[in-house]
Amino acid sequence: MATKALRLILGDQLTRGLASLKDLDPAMDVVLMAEVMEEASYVAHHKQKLVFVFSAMRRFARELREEGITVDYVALDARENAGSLGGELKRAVARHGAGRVILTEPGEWRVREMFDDWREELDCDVLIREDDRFMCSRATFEAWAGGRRSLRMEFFYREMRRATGLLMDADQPEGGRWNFDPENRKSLPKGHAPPRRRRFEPDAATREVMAMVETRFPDNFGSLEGYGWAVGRVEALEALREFVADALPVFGDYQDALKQGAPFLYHGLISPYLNAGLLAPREVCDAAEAAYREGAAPLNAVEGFIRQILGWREYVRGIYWLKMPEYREINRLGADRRLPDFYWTAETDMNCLAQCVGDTRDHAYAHHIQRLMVLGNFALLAGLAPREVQDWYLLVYADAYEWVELPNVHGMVLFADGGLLASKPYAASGAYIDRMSDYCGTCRYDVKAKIGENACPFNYLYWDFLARNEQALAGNQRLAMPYRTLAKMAPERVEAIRRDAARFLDALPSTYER
Ligand code: FAD
Ligand code: DLZ
Ligand code: SF4
Repeated sequence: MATKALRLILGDQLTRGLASLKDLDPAMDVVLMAEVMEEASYVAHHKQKLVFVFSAMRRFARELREEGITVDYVALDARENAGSLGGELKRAVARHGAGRVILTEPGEWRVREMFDDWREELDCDVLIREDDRFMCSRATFEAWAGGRRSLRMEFFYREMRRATGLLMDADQPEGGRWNFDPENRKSLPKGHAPPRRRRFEPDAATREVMAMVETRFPDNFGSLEGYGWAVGRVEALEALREFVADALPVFGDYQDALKQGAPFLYHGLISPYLNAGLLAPREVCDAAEAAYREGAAPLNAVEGFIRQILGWREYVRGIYWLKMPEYREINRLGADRRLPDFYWTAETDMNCLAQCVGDTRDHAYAHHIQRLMVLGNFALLAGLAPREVQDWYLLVYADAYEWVELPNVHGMVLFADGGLLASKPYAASGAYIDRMSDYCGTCRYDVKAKIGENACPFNYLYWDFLARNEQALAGNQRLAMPYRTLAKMAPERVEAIRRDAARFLDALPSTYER
């Protein structure tokens, strides 16, 4: 006789074709979804992220019910809410007399460990299914990584192009090259007006969640005023369609550009949807490839965009599962400075940082170069403690889940893994930010000045970083040139740089506890 199955769906598993929803028997089975404080508070998420996750969960539950599926939905405010996924699962097994629990493996190590505990505690069979929403399974990644000395993304990406056939011309890369980045990375021309990007007005259900979040999480980071994230698949598909039509054709050109007051530029604005399951990575890549095949978007843009998803996104997930849990603890550069307050307040005279923190606060979003080359660059150069930086990135963005956040922060930004992910630290002085943005024009600091009160702090922090980490980094071939320059600097100049760096860093208040 068939037994009743309880199918737990997590807040980032909002996909109709999810492994644990396959073979569901609507006449017998029950889907369990639960809003719980444990998940809402393992970090103090940005208010917009909470609204996005809860509202998307509620919408998904409604859609399943409209199909005739029984959904047991436990709202955060439900009186008897046990506060944890494990507690809710236990209660629901008893409530429904379920003989089996079916789950899809969670995205994060933290939750995976909890799953293993439930297995022992629950009085029924627990079946954990593979999450097949990625284009590269964990086993395939492990096989690719096994025995390799270098785990560079570029090699993985080529394998993925071959395996999926995306942008392939028989067995050769479309256009004769794997990577068109040399055509990308332009700065925006002066006076360039980026397109208005589609944002979604919250409906009544989302507004209800907003009120709940304001009441229950009043002190969390971020503002709800500019909330514009879609919460359902139909709207997420609309966002994708509009991105492909309006922004993808120039995505490549201005992928690395930064502009004051324009946080979205030509980016996809789809990461929260991909990570919560409202969009599938393959369908996003297919939509981009179709635009190229139809002549609606050039190859440099489409290849650059597909590489982010087929390459980087799949790659960081592979690295995460390959290297956890030790990965999180490595701190090769011994960085230990506390996170300065301006990461929360946006109050700093460094205009680039103030703008990027402000965009993050207003939208739970900053594009990749803001995250990497402004906010991340400062964290790297200042020697901020990896754990503090990780927690910040994990809580401020609507798309943040540890499996994608951690390798980006730990590997790409902080070089805390000693170069597993990146061949050299993404360290840059003010000149880079000046070239790629219009931030410096209105900054109180002078980007051309190298030392002294008015000098752009990125300038002396850059050399201070290299000098401070000489032992760990001087052997890196890709840093040979700056280290040669450093070696030729007069000792008094190096001393002045280091003095300015210490003066600046030591004056930064770091008083926030989150
Ligand atoms: P687009 O620029 O339009 O790119 C398209 C898609 O490619 C993104 O939606 C995303 O799914 C994928 N992508 C692009 N770059 C990366 C990358 N480096 N790693 C993984 N996927 C990538 N992305 C997250 O989804 N969650 C995070 O928590 C997260 N934390 C980050 C932290 C740091 C320090 C850095 C440098 C990057 C982080 N990223 C993270 C990657 C990237 O910045 C975001 O995916 C991107 O900004 C999302 O905006 P978008 O959809 O407009 O992206
Ligand atoms: C991010 C999040 C939040 C804020 N709240 C919930 C929740 O109440 N219930 C739930 O099932 N999932 C939530 N999530 C998503 C989970 O944290 C996510 O599934 C894990 O981090 C695993 O990736
Ligand atoms: Fe940032 Fe320096 Fe430019 Fe100011 S001058 S915006 S601190 S890079």
